[in-house]
Amino acid sequence: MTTTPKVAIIMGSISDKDVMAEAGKALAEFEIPYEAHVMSAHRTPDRVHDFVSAAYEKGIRVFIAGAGKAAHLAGVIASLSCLPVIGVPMNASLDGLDALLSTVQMPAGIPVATVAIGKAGAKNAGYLAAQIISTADAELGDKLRAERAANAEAIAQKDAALQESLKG
Ligand code: RP5
Repeated sequence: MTTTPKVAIIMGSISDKDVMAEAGKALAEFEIPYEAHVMSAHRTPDRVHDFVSAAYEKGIRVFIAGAGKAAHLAGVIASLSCLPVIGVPMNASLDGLDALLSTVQMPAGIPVATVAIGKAGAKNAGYLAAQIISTADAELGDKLRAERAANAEAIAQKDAALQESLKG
């Protein structure tokens, strides 16, 4: 298996690290190599520009960008690249609604695939990146389907246990 990162996880602040770790865990579950960085659309715009401009040549195929407040990071990355960008709104203020709207309301032609606020969104960003990569990787597609089936089976078992407990 190649260890060249295929996914770049970029977070706007180190304060986003615990939430964005969920994306990394999902990618690791499917053995997808990734790299993670702190870079800010507002505080380090030149670093964002340089990193995104060089990413495709390095092997990056999907960006995951997490940011809070006036969350322009995912949108700025999308403006600089035609690779898919998944945006994760952070709950850094206003329950994350500010970041959700800043991330999702992109102008036509520059898409950001925006997931839910916080940890569930970060986890789904990892899954969605895996699904995007699986369009050119049949083995990864098999792993994703197997994980879905295992997840469904686990829920069926929980339901069976609930029914048993209700019999009283
Ligand atoms: C955003 O502002 C970051 O993505 C973070 O979610 C939020 C707060 O950043 P810090 O002030 O904690 O660095 O840019």
